[in-house]
Amino acid sequence: MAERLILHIDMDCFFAAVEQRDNPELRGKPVIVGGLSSRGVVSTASYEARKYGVHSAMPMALAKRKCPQGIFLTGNYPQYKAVSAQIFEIMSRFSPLVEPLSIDEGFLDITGMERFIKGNPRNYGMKLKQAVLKETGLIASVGIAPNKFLAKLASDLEKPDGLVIIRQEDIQRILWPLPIARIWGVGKKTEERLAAFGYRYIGDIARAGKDVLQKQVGERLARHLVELANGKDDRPVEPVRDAQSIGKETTFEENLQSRQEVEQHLLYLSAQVGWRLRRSGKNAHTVQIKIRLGDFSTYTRQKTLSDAICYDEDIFKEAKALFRAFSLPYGSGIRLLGVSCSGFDAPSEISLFEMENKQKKERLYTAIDKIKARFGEDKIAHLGESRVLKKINASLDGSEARH
Ligand code: TTP
Ligand code: MG
Repeated sequence: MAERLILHIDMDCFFAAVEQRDNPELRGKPVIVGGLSSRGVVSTASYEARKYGVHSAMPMALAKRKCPQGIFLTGNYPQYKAVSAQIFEIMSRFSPLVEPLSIDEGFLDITGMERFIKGNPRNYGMKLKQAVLKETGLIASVGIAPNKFLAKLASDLEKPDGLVIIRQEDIQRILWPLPIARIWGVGKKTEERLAAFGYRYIGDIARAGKDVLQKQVGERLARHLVELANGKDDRPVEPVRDAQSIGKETTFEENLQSRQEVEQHLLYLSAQVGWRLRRSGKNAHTVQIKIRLGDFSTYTRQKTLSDAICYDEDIFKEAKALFRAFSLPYGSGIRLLGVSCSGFDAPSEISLFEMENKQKKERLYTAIDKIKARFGEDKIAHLGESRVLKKINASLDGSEARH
């Protein structure tokens, strides 16, 4: 494959950074965004909070113990989505080939953009970072490399405010000293399996080579690991990968026997699905549960909602109601449970527009409520739709009200 140039961009502590941008009093403070209920988890934490060991996916109760002085917020997801759309619009000006990876990160194929790069990818990365900062007030980290694996790794190496270039000749120096968990696709289980053979660093894998490794972990995994450990990755940048549904299911080693166990697991699945929805910037209208009984009979139940949802609690509420409404012939217990969401809102232009309307509406009602509080409830009716509302609407549009 001809040499490519891939850029990966990822915003620094995205949700928390948006909060700090919009609320100056939060700047320099440990800000933690996430579910605030007793079962909530941390979505993200500002770098000030990370110093206390708070990180994404940590139970909120633990985060509160680790950082009692933290400022805890539920966050404003529509706002994050709007900022995300703005960032992707900027990315699209830097390459015709953009692959969104999550709400705050994406790949850009910048191969052949030498004309604009003037032989220097670093300048290009810097220009993108500057455009994002200037237009959104937020800081991004950027990595540039010959492929996706290395580019994503590079953007993370000097976070926050990173800009790292990895070239073919840097692979041994930069890649090999890193722990194997940094290889794309290596989770906890694979890491432990490899550790049992004495592999800890990426260089260990590269040095062992495919022949040795495949006897230990099989041909497929060995090929994957050795290629990545040598900095090779041919995956293309794919502009849109639009899933029709996002779901998660579990098959249990021992069948679930009680409603309590089922509901507990539905909560877990809802949180996983919610997280995936939010990561991909989606809102869903339909929630479905799937149940397989001990005798392998399988059932699905679904509900479509007029308001699209993406939060764990909302998904769980629907999943639980679907489960409760479904009188199960328990018998041999439940072997598999699944939760999925579909019926996504139309792509960002439309939802952005809707969101602006919604925000406008929220501001409008805040303004109305203030007037009501000041002059009494009946006054707003007296003043009538005509003047007051027009005035408020006009001021929200940024133009003067005319009479
Ligand atoms: P990340 O890019 O993984 O994290 P981040 O931007 O907060 O921090 P970093 O500087 O390390 O990149 O995720 C982007 C956003 O997605 C994050 O701000 C909040 C949300 N998120 C969750 O809601 N739950 C999670 O477990 C993670 C990892 C992220
Ligand atoms: Mg990020």
